Amino acid sequence: MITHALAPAALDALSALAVGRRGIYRDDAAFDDLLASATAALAAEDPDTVAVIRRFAAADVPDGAVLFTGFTVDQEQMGRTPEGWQLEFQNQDRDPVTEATLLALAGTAGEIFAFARQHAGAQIQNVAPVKGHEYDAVGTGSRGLLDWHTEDAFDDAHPHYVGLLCVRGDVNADTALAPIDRVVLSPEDERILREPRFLHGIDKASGGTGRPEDGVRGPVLYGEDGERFVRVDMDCAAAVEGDEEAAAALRRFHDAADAARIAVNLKAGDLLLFDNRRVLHARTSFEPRYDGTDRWLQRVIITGDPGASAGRRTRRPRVVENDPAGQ
Ligand SMILES: O=C(O)CCC(=O)C(=O)O
Ligand SMILES: [Fe+2]
Repeated sequence: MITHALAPAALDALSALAVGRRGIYRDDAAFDDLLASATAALAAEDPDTVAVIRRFAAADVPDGAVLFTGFTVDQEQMGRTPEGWQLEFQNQDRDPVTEATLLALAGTAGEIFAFARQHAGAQIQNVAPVKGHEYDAVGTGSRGLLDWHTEDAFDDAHPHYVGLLCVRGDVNADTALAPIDRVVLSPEDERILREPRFLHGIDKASGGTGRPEDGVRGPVLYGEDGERFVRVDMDCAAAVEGDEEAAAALRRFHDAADAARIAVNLKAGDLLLFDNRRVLHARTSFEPRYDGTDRWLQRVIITGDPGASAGRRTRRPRVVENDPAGQ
């Protein structure tokens, strides 16, 4: 994985343009305005970063991930870590400096979008430990390990890329990445994992039960002409009932992902972009304090192919409604 430092001039420009832009969480026009200004500022002030993001989006960076550094979060200005993802917990009285920085990079990689079923269609998701979710396999969990997954694996419109900006870190919470090219499998397991012998449950953060049997059937690996893509959430997936061969292949896949593990302890200001079709991710457990200083990430999902979900964006231009097939 490569690390790339953002240009100070771009960071200054992003922080200046964020001033006074309130309401991006409740008003799609305000969100779009900030996104357009932020990507334009990055293009003007930091062509090196734009070039790195273009390479990332073209799958031309090692391990399908880039860690961007150099951004300093003004902790006082950010206020308390939100106690929940709902709109009421988002502090709308501060200038959205972290958001402008995240949008500049993510919006250069592709089209930022959201799922209606996740965090009520929030286009920027504030992810922090939530009371009662401690052992849930969701981003707002904490004490339980969040196992290997790709985002929204059950949905055909799953994001191509994910952007995570760390507002506040936690020394114990490592974000782990397993680039699929490093996941070594036997040819036989590779073949089995490419067959639709698996059930992909819908995670609780998306309003599902998390149980494989309530989900959709499909493969774990896919892609033609030498492409190797992955879609799976190990907390919610299983082989179809009675298919012991597929169950064993899935267990070996998990071990192979562990062996490919790259751990990143995100620190305040770090911004991680990874390829959601080529990289599994996970998070180690940590202890929440619920005192306003807990770990806090801002997350966006991105696609390189907005047209694929155009028919499902019936209410808001960036928000993909549930699949009519019941996904
Ligand atoms: O908390 C993390 O580091 C990653 C959590 C996660 O899986 C996500 O935000 O998609
Ligand atoms: Fe995730």
